[in-house]
Amino acid sequence: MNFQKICVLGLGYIGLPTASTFATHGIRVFGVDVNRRVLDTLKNGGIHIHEPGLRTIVEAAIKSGKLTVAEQPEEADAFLIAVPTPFYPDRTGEYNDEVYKLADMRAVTSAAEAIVPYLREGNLVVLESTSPPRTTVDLVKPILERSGLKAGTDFHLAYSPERVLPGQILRELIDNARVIGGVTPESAQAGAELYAIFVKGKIIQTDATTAEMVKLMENTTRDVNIAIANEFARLAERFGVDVWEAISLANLHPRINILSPGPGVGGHCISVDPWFFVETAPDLTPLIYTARKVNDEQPHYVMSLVQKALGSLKGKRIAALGLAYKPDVDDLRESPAAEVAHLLLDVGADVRAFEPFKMDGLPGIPMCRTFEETVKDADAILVLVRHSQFREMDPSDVAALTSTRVVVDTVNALDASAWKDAGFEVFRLGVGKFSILD
Ligand code: SAJ
Repeated sequence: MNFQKICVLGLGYIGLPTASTFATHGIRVFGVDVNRRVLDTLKNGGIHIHEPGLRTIVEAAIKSGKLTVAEQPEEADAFLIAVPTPFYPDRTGEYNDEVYKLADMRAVTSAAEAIVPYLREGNLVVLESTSPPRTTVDLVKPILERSGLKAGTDFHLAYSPERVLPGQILRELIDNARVIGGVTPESAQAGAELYAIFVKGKIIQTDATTAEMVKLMENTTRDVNIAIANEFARLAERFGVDVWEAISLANLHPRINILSPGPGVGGHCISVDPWFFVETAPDLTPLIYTARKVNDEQPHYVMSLVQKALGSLKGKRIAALGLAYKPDVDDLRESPAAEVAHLLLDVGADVRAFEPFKMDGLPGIPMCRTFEETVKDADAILVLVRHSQFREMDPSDVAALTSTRVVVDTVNALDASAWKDAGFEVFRLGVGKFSILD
């Protein structure tokens, strides 16, 4: 197919980098977003999300005139839907005694509806939003066919999951393998030709529902694997073992790769996507459901560890280091670290958080602007994110800044023996009290 003009619906974490990458590869891109503030920011030369390298590429795309943005779609050769698929905040499903979250597909529905008046014979529509299985054929296809055109015959329809890692989006967008699932082989082929404009990784064609499942399987596997790591941490504490040592030893086995325990699973992908399986097949997903529960409970587990370190938490000044959802990023959405801070505040602890990647932090969590100020009058130092800056802390320098000698490490960021040598009592997630280090 010949792609002169592409319309990208949704200019968020995926849509904006994708639209800009197409534009810098010479394609005319029409970016659509329902949020006026996003459009104004982009028109004024700004960006509304943080991602390394994104500002430069968006600027180049807009300056060259190849990327323009508006509230409504226009006619184009291809339409790409990259809108969010969050949960309903106030609606849940139930199966036996299990309560599960439900995907809010309203943004996908509106995006598909917005395309209908502009859809022409020979066009390609690709859904990229992570979605419950069969969304492309059961939800998007019937909406688009309201145009009077038939998917797979008059226009092409495909699903292509984004699999980029926040922090590395621009590189992974180009280098990662790309799966394109069509409602017909011709639709998959058309999708493959579209992404071949910039994708250097392998482009693999399949059907739409397989492509949807691939994405959900990837993130669900990671979630389940993190859940078992978290359960191993709890077991290690019970048996007086250092789980970090045990994991590194187990991982010497050529076919074992245990992930890391921590305060829980955050971000807007791994903690969300497994629910799409549970929602669509609650009778078949007891393991996936339980893994989600284990990971969601982990912030409570961390709170009990802090309680062990400090006794009563009421009025205790806690220096919470890190609020991001994972190391060395500024994204605080669905962050387990922030959840721990909230839980501690709820029981009356005097939390002072420090997040070097986002000094303003989150509403409701008292923030400090400097590390020194954060630890100064603390009763305990609590490491919640494995930011490089925290891993590199020198315990004797820290000891000079504060009178507390209690540190709680939930992410294996610290060299426990060095901290002990500097006079600290070290509480580590996943380390039982009989560990040889104690
Ligand atoms: N985490 C652990 N232990 C680990 C690894 C991660 O507790 O051993 C936690 C992190 O701290 C974080 C959460 O899990 O809170 C998720 O972080 P992540 O780095 O595993 O994943 P994301 O959410 O940043 O990106 C994932 C990626 N998926 C996979 O690695 C299978 C990415 O490739 C996807 O594109 C992205 O989800 C997405 O958009 O779906």
